[in-house]
Amino acid sequence: MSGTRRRFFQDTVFLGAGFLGLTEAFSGSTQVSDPQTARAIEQGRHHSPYGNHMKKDVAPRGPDPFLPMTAPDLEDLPHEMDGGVKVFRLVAEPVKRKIAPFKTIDAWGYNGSCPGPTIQVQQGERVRIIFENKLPEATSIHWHGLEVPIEQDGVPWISQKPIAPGEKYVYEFTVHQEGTFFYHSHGAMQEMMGMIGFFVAHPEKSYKPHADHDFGMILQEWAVLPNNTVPNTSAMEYNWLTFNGVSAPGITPMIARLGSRVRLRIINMGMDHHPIHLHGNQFVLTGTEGGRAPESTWYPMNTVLVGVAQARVVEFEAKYPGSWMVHCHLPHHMMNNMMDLLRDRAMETANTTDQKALAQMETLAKSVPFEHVHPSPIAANANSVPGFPQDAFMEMGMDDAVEKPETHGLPPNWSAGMMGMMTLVRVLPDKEYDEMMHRIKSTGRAEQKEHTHGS
Ligand SMILES: [Cu+2]
Repeated sequence: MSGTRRRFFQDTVFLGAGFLGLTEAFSGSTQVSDPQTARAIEQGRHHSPYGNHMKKDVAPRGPDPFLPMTAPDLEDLPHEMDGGVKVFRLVAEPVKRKIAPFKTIDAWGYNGSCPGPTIQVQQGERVRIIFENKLPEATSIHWHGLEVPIEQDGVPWISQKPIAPGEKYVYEFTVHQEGTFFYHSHGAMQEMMGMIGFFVAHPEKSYKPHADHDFGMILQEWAVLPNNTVPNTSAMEYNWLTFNGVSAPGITPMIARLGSRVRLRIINMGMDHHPIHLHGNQFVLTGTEGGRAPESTWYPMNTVLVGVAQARVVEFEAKYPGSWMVHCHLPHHMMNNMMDLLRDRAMETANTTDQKALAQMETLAKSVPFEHVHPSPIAANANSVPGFPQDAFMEMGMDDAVEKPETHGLPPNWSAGMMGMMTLVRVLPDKEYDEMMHRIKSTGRAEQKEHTHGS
């Protein structure tokens, strides 16, 4: 558990003990170390993707405990309590973000991260965000989707004066909504430099049915010209596509227990809409940027269009073991255009020869710090076929360069099948799931949270 996470939970438990008398429930909701209890509870459930009317209501007083969202490759923003106010410190600043093992960009973000760290609160809480501008120009923060007083809306010149470089500004409001919101700069170019983060408001009364896993993904696109590290924010075409600021295959897979209910929250801050597709499972759309959707509106689907400035929340029953893809289905978002690495290939794809393409791949292999895995086989007469090559030679297996506990057990060269806006939900049976959690914990990193009680 990282320091950030630990602080978050300590505060949460403290809040529960000190103000709400829910210590037991809170600590129960944050434990993943009791797989037997979790298993018993989960086996006793009969989830339908449309909901579950079997469960009895709990928590007669105060807000229900909640399962924090996990955004792979992003941290939570820590907070402290000032009386009944949850106080966050948010710093806008230039950041370096490694979007691929061999590609680091100069983005702008918050608290050293791009996208910014996740703010998690509960419906009904009062929050104070002490904001500091360490950018070389003025900025402000808009609380996207939140119903706040006009002076908290964060629009320069309309609801406040721009916050000058070096200046601080304090936002404070009560969150009366529940749902998936975000914070972002209200300058268009700053948005395209990456200035966005999750603002999750957990409901006062638990959603029914509740999710066992809660994951978040921020969709972003970048135009980074050859041999450059600074995104071109006025470009209309994008060559790098990221989830949570990381491009596939570097994105940390999401791990779910077989038989659990999984929630995915997806938000989009870019110039394109992204149809996000889940393999092998149907999901239901349970929420938008406006909060929870009534159960009567849920219907089965497996692709959800996440438009610019929208949030989409989907849930599914993880009934099938396997490593299931979650990806944007726009073909050009299923890859990155490595024009700075492949040099002339981008322009000569249609009439290049395999020898030339291979030579380029060799150049590429030498220019990046990973062992290049051999591409898929091609036919002997490939060169005589108009249109060749298409996907041939594009694969870049880099299993070792992106290895982490969450990738353990994936088939050799798995990373060659993943590019751009792609990640995995790995649905693991109990034994493998518990081993995986142990493996993640032993690295000292924050583990992905699991709901382990029946509220
Ligand atoms: Cu897309």
